[in-house]
Amino acid sequence: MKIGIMDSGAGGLTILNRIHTKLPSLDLVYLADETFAPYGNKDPEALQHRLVAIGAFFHQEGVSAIVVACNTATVVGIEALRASTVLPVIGVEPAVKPACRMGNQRRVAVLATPVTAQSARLTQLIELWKADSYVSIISSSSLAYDIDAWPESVGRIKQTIASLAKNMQTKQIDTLVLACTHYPLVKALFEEELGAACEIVEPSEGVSSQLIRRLTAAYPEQMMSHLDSNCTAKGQIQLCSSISLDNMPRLLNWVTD
Ligand code: DGN
Repeated sequence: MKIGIMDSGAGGLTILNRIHTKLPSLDLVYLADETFAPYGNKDPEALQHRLVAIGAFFHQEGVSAIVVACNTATVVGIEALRASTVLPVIGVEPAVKPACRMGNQRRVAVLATPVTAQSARLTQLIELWKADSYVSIISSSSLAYDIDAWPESVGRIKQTIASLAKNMQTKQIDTLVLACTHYPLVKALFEEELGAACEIVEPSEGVSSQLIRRLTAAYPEQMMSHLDSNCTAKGQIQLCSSISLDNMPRLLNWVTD
Protein backbone atom coordinates (compact mmCIF):
# COMPACT_ATOMS: atom_id res chain seq x y z
CA MET A 1 0.00 0.00 0.00
CA LYS A 2 1.25 3.46 -0.95
CA ILE A 3 0.60 6.73 0.92
CA GLY A 4 1.03 10.23 -0.54
CA ILE A 5 2.53 12.86 1.77
CA MET A 6 2.90 16.52 0.75
CA ASP A 7 4.24 19.84 1.96
CA SER A 8 5.60 22.99 0.36
CA GLY A 9 9.15 21.80 1.07
CA ALA A 10 11.06 19.77 3.64
CA GLY A 11 8.72 20.26 6.64
CA GLY A 12 6.53 17.24 5.95
CA LEU A 13 9.60 15.00 6.18
CA THR A 14 9.18 15.24 9.98
CA ILE A 15 5.78 13.58 9.54
CA LEU A 16 7.07 11.11 6.93
CA ASN A 17 9.81 10.03 9.33
CA ARG A 18 7.31 9.19 12.09
CA ILE A 19 4.99 7.33 9.69
CA HIS A 20 7.93 5.31 8.34
CA THR A 21 9.08 4.44 11.88
CA LYS A 22 5.61 3.22 12.87
CA LEU A 23 4.72 1.45 9.61
CA PRO A 24 8.02 0.61 7.85
CA SER A 25 6.41 -1.66 5.25
CA LEU A 26 4.25 1.11 3.73
CA ASP A 27 5.43 2.66 0.46
CA LEU A 28 5.58 6.45 0.79
CA VAL A 29 5.61 9.06 -1.95
CA TYR A 30 6.59 12.52 -0.74
CA LEU A 31 5.88 15.63 -2.78
CA ALA A 32 7.75 18.84 -1.92
CA ASP A 33 5.85 21.52 -3.79
CA GLU A 34 8.86 23.82 -4.12
CA THR A 35 7.61 25.64 -7.22
CA PHE A 36 4.75 27.04 -5.18
CA ALA A 37 6.70 27.50 -1.90
CA PRO A 38 6.54 29.11 0.53
CA TYR A 39 2.87 28.44 1.25
CA GLY A 40 2.88 30.67 4.33
CA ASN A 41 2.38 33.97 2.46
CA LYS A 42 0.07 32.72 -0.34
CA ASP A 43 -3.53 33.62 -1.14
CA PRO A 44 -5.77 30.97 0.54
CA GLU A 45 -7.83 30.43 -2.63
CA ALA A 46 -4.70 29.79 -4.70
CA LEU A 47 -3.59 27.26 -2.07
CA GLN A 48 -6.93 25.46 -2.32
CA HIS A 49 -6.55 25.08 -6.11
CA ARG A 50 -2.99 23.89 -5.65
CA LEU A 51 -4.04 21.22 -3.15
CA VAL A 52 -6.72 19.89 -5.47
CA ALA A 53 -4.08 19.61 -8.25
CA ILE A 54 -1.75 17.78 -5.86
CA GLY A 55 -4.62 15.42 -4.98
CA ALA A 56 -4.94 14.60 -8.70
CA PHE A 57 -1.17 13.95 -8.88
CA PHE A 58 -1.39 11.49 -5.96
CA HIS A 59 -4.36 9.80 -7.59
CA GLN A 60 -2.24 9.12 -10.67
CA GLU A 61 0.49 7.75 -8.41
CA GLY A 62 -2.02 5.19 -7.12
CA VAL A 63 -1.90 6.14 -3.43
CA SER A 64 -4.44 4.79 -0.91
CA ALA A 65 -4.51 7.93 1.30
CA ILE A 66 -3.13 11.46 1.33
CA VAL A 67 -1.39 13.17 4.25
CA VAL A 68 -1.36 16.97 4.06
CA ALA A 69 1.80 17.36 6.15
CA CYS A 70 1.46 21.11 6.32
CA ASN A 71 -0.49 23.27 8.78
CA THR A 72 -0.92 26.10 6.28
CA ALA A 73 -2.44 23.86 3.58
CA THR A 74 -4.58 22.05 6.18
CA VAL A 75 -6.17 25.13 7.72
CA VAL A 76 -7.04 26.77 4.42
CA GLY A 77 -7.38 23.92 1.91
CA ILE A 78 -8.13 20.50 3.36
CA GLU A 79 -11.90 20.75 2.83
CA ALA A 80 -11.38 21.60 -0.87
CA LEU A 81 -9.09 18.58 -1.24
CA ARG A 82 -11.53 16.29 0.59
CA ALA A 83 -14.34 17.43 -1.69
CA SER A 84 -12.25 16.49 -4.75
CA THR A 85 -11.26 12.91 -3.84
CA VAL A 86 -12.67 9.68 -2.45
CA LEU A 87 -9.36 8.88 -0.73
CA PRO A 88 -8.90 9.34 3.02
CA VAL A 89 -7.21 12.73 3.63
CA ILE A 90 -5.38 13.37 6.91
CA GLY A 91 -4.18 16.86 7.81
CA VAL A 92 -2.01 18.59 10.41
CA GLU A 93 -3.73 21.17 12.59
CA PRO A 94 -1.99 23.42 15.15
CA ALA A 95 -1.74 21.31 18.34
CA VAL A 96 -3.64 23.81 20.52
CA LYS A 97 -5.70 21.12 22.27
CA PRO A 98 -2.79 18.98 23.59
CA ALA A 99 -0.90 22.15 24.60
CA CYS A 100 -3.80 23.56 26.64
CA ARG A 101 -4.40 20.15 28.23
CA MET A 102 -0.85 19.88 29.55
CA GLY A 103 -1.93 21.55 32.79
CA ASN A 104 -3.83 24.45 34.31
CA GLN A 105 -3.25 28.06 33.31
CA ARG A 106 -0.67 27.31 30.65
CA ARG A 107 0.99 30.21 28.87
CA VAL A 108 0.96 28.95 25.30
CA ALA A 109 2.53 30.40 22.16
CA VAL A 110 1.41 29.07 18.78
CA LEU A 111 4.19 29.67 16.27
CA ALA A 112 3.00 29.48 12.65
CA THR A 113 3.27 30.91 9.14
CA PRO A 114 1.33 34.16 8.46
CA VAL A 115 -1.49 32.29 6.63
CA THR A 116 -2.00 29.85 9.53
CA ALA A 117 -1.67 32.65 12.08
CA GLN A 118 -4.43 34.68 10.38
CA SER A 119 -6.73 31.72 9.68
CA ALA A 120 -10.24 31.45 11.06
CA ARG A 121 -9.48 27.80 11.90
CA LEU A 122 -6.70 28.75 14.34
CA THR A 123 -8.97 31.29 16.09
CA GLN A 124 -11.63 28.57 16.32
CA LEU A 125 -9.19 26.02 17.79
CA ILE A 126 -8.05 28.52 20.43
CA GLU A 127 -11.64 29.41 21.39
CA LEU A 128 -12.47 25.71 21.62
CA TRP A 129 -9.55 24.52 23.74
CA LYS A 130 -7.98 27.40 25.64
CA ALA A 131 -10.08 27.04 28.84
CA ASP A 132 -8.05 28.86 31.53
CA SER A 133 -4.85 29.06 29.44
CA TYR A 134 -3.41 32.21 27.91
CA VAL A 135 -2.76 31.60 24.18
CA SER A 136 -0.84 33.97 21.95
CA ILE A 137 -0.14 33.61 18.22
CA ILE A 138 3.30 34.39 16.84
CA SER A 139 4.09 34.24 13.14
CA SER A 140 7.27 34.14 11.11
CA SER A 141 7.29 34.83 7.40
CA SER A 142 10.90 33.68 6.89
CA LEU A 143 11.66 30.69 9.12
CA ALA A 144 10.12 27.91 6.97
CA TYR A 145 11.69 29.41 3.86
CA ASP A 146 15.13 29.53 5.52
CA ILE A 147 14.78 25.94 6.76
CA ASP A 148 14.25 24.82 3.15
CA ALA A 149 17.50 26.62 2.27
CA TRP A 150 19.48 24.76 4.98
CA PRO A 151 22.47 24.54 5.47
CA GLU A 152 23.40 27.88 3.78
CA SER A 153 20.80 29.69 5.92
CA VAL A 154 21.89 28.40 9.35
CA GLY A 155 22.98 31.89 10.54
CA ARG A 156 19.59 33.43 9.67
CA ILE A 157 17.71 30.52 11.25
CA LYS A 158 19.61 30.95 14.54
CA GLN A 159 19.00 34.70 14.55
CA THR A 160 15.25 34.30 13.92
CA ILE A 161 14.91 31.68 16.66
CA ALA A 162 16.83 33.82 19.16
CA SER A 163 14.53 36.78 18.53
CA LEU A 164 11.34 34.63 18.66
CA ALA A 165 12.57 33.12 21.96
CA LYS A 166 13.16 36.57 23.42
CA ASN A 167 9.60 37.57 22.53
CA MET A 168 8.28 34.38 24.17
CA GLN A 169 10.35 34.87 27.31
CA THR A 170 8.90 38.37 27.69
CA LYS A 171 5.43 36.80 27.59
CA GLN A 172 6.54 34.10 30.09
CA ILE A 173 5.55 31.34 27.69
CA ASP A 174 5.79 27.81 29.15
CA THR A 175 4.39 25.84 26.18
CA LEU A 176 5.36 26.31 22.55
CA VAL A 177 3.23 24.80 19.77
CA LEU A 178 5.25 24.27 16.59
CA ALA A 179 2.38 24.93 14.16
CA CYS A 180 4.40 24.59 10.97
CA THR A 181 5.86 21.20 10.07
CA HIS A 182 9.18 22.81 9.15
CA TYR A 183 9.84 23.92 12.73
CA PRO A 184 10.46 20.49 14.37
CA LEU A 185 13.51 20.25 12.07
CA VAL A 186 15.09 22.97 14.24
CA LYS A 187 13.53 21.92 17.57
CA ALA A 188 16.98 21.56 19.16
CA LEU A 189 17.68 25.26 18.48
CA PHE A 190 14.39 26.25 20.14
CA GLU A 191 15.26 24.04 23.13
CA GLU A 192 18.66 25.67 23.41
CA GLU A 193 17.16 29.18 23.43
CA LEU A 194 14.10 28.49 25.58
CA GLY A 195 15.59 26.06 28.12
CA ALA A 196 13.86 23.24 29.97
CA ALA A 197 11.16 25.50 31.47
CA CYS A 198 9.33 25.64 28.13
CA GLU A 199 7.71 22.48 26.74
CA ILE A 200 7.57 22.10 22.98
CA VAL A 201 4.61 20.41 21.28
CA GLU A 202 4.85 19.05 17.74
CA PRO A 203 2.31 17.04 15.75
CA SER A 204 4.03 14.01 14.16
CA GLU A 205 2.86 11.43 16.73
CA GLY A 206 -0.77 12.57 16.55
CA VAL A 207 -0.81 12.61 12.74
CA SER A 208 0.74 9.16 12.36
CA SER A 209 -1.74 7.67 14.89
CA GLN A 210 -4.62 9.32 13.06
CA LEU A 211 -3.34 7.90 9.74
CA ILE A 212 -3.21 4.39 11.24
CA ARG A 213 -6.80 4.74 12.51
CA ARG A 214 -8.07 5.95 9.11
CA LEU A 215 -6.17 3.27 7.15
CA THR A 216 -7.35 0.51 9.49
CA ALA A 217 -10.96 1.63 9.00
CA ALA A 218 -10.64 1.93 5.19
CA TYR A 219 -8.37 -1.08 4.44
CA PRO A 220 -8.66 -3.50 7.42
CA GLU A 221 -7.20 -6.58 5.72
CA GLN A 222 -4.17 -4.89 4.14
CA MET A 223 -3.44 -3.09 7.39
CA MET A 224 -3.25 -6.38 9.33
CA SER A 225 0.01 -7.23 7.56
CA HIS A 226 1.44 -3.69 7.83
CA LEU A 227 0.73 -3.63 11.58
CA ASP A 228 2.09 -7.16 12.15
CA SER A 229 5.21 -6.82 14.32
CA ASN A 230 6.77 -9.87 12.57
CA CYS A 231 6.55 -8.14 9.18
CA THR A 232 10.09 -7.46 7.92
CA ALA A 233 9.16 -5.95 4.52
CA LYS A 234 10.67 -2.50 3.93
CA GLY A 235 8.57 0.01 2.01
CA GLN A 236 10.00 2.33 -0.62
CA ILE A 237 10.35 6.07 0.00
CA GLN A 238 10.01 8.08 -3.19
CA LEU A 239 10.87 11.79 -3.05
CA CYS A 240 9.43 14.14 -5.67
CA SER A 241 9.92 17.85 -5.88
CA SER A 242 8.22 20.23 -8.24
CA ILE A 243 11.65 21.86 -8.81
CA SER A 244 14.53 19.56 -8.14
CA LEU A 245 15.32 16.49 -6.12
CA ASP A 246 18.83 17.64 -5.26
CA ASN A 247 18.35 18.81 -1.69
CA MET A 248 15.73 16.27 -0.63
CA PRO A 249 17.88 13.16 0.11
CA ARG A 250 20.21 15.40 2.12
CA LEU A 251 17.28 16.77 4.10
CA LEU A 252 15.87 13.28 4.63
CA ASN A 253 19.20 12.14 6.11
CA TRP A 254 19.14 15.15 8.39
CA VAL A 255 15.65 14.25 9.65
CA THR A 256 16.31 10.54 10.10
CA ASP A 257 19.74 10.96 11.77
N1 DGN B 1 5.33 23.42 6.44
C1 DGN B 1 4.23 24.27 6.20
C2 DGN B 1 3.30 24.40 7.39
O1 DGN B 1 3.23 23.46 8.20
O2 DGN B 1 2.60 25.40 7.52
C3 DGN B 1 4.37 25.58 5.45
C4 DGN B 1 5.71 26.14 5.20
C5 DGN B 1 5.72 27.27 4.17
O3 DGN B 1 5.55 27.03 3.03
N2 DGN B 1 5.91 28.46 4.60
